[in-house]
Formats: sequence, structure tokens, C-alpha cells
Amino acid sequence: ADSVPEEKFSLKEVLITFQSCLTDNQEILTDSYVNGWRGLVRFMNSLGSIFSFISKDAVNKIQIMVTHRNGENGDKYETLQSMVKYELDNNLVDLQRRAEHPESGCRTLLRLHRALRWLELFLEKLRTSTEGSKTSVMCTDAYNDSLAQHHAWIIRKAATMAFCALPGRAAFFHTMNVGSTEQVVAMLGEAMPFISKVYEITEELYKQHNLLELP
Ligand code: 1Q0
Repeated sequence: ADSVPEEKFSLKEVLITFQSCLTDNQEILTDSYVNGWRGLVRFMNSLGSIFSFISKDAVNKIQIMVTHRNGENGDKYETLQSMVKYELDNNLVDLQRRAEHPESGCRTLLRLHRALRWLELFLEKLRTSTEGSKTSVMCTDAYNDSLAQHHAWIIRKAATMAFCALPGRAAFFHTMNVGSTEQVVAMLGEAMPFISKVYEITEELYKQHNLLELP
């Protein structure tokens, strides 16, 4: 599946993946969702090894989802909606504390879902930023308004320190390999609605089933 040559890597393809997550009846395809994260992790790895403690965790969660998908009941994991139904109906989710099912699809995906909120906030800041804006500040603000609430102090500290190593806005846009600043801004404007939509639908699904605080 990973046949795109390294030098052609563009963040545009990654962000467009989130568009292909949505089915006609507003369900979210697990494979596309996971592929979107895979591409983001690849991009993050190109930013330097200081982010490897983050990508390690992300890769671990991606792998858990792939294992569910490749398992005996893989078809039950085709969409996030079918996954939630299957795992809840069969008591495969630890609801109070981590116990028999520490790697349920529901709790694993919740971590990626929370990170998607960070991505949404960060991309919107990048899109509306100006030449003097600092990526590290935008990234930290986005993090504090989303993921940080769910992280222990030590992780918040490590994450905030890593963000300081982000390249400046111009270099960051260059690494995205999308083209001029105008093209980056246009691409972000195009991709954002899909990311927001995927986030919203997942949030609603988790809220309906009372899964937003899974341990
Ligand atoms: C470019 C900078 C990347 C910033 C990524 C922000 C996320 C910071 C998260 C730091 C925490 C990672 C360490 C482990 C945390 C876990 O404890 C936590 C909870 O899991 P658990 O099992 O302990 O309950 N895990 C998480 O919260 C999941 C974190 C997943 C992070 C996935 C990040 C993927 C990479 C994204 C790079 C995107 C760059 C996009 C730039 C776009 C530019 C247009």
C-alpha cells in the first residue's frame, strides 16, 4: 500500500485522505481514518527525532486498529459506527478502568480522535497565520486547547518542549511540499471542512454512547 516515493510526499494527499473517510450515509471508514494518521506520522517523522516519542505512541495506536481490522472480526471494524456497536454489544470495552480490554478499538480510537481536534485547531491557525506567526506558539495553543487536558503533567511538559523545535512558518510550509504559501493556504482551506466533519461525527457518536471519557 505504501508505494508513493518518498520525494513525492506531499501533505496534500494526507489531508485529502480524511475526505475519503466519509461514506454516503455519514459513517467513517476505519481504514481511511487510520491511513490519514499514518501519513501524518510520516510527515511528523520528517520533522526530526525529537518527535519520536509522539510518533511511537501514534504508531502503536495505529497498529492496534490495524490488528482489529485484520482480526477474525475485522469486518465489524469497517466503520467507527460498526466498531462502537460491535464492541459495546459484546462487552469488549473497559468503561470504568483499564482491565480486560486495555486495547479496545473504542478507547484507542478516542486517543486519535482527541488528537484530531488538535490537528483541526493547529491547521486553522496555520491557515490564518501571517509571516511573523510562530509555529511553536500556534502548535502549543492548539495543544493547550485540546489534547493537553487529557495528558499528565510530564507528557504536557515533554510535548511543549518538543513543539519549540518546530521549524519556522516558512520552513514548515516548505516541508509540507504543497507549493507557495498561497497554495498551502488554499489546500488547508480545502481540507479543513472534511477534517472538521470527521471530528464532529466521531464526537457525536462517542457522546451518544457515553464514551468520551474511556480510560
Ligand atoms: C508537528 C508536531 C506534532 C505534534 C503532535 C501533537 C500531539 C502531541 C501529543 C504528545 C503525547 C504523545 C505521548 C503519549 C501520549 C499518550 O499517553 C496519549 C494517551 O494514550 P494512552 O494510551 O496513554 O491513554 N496518547 C495520545 O494522546 C495520542 C497522541 C497521538 C498524537 C498523534 C500525532 C500524529 C502526528 C501528527 C503530525 C501532524 C503534523 C501536522 C502538520 C500539519 C501541517 C499542515
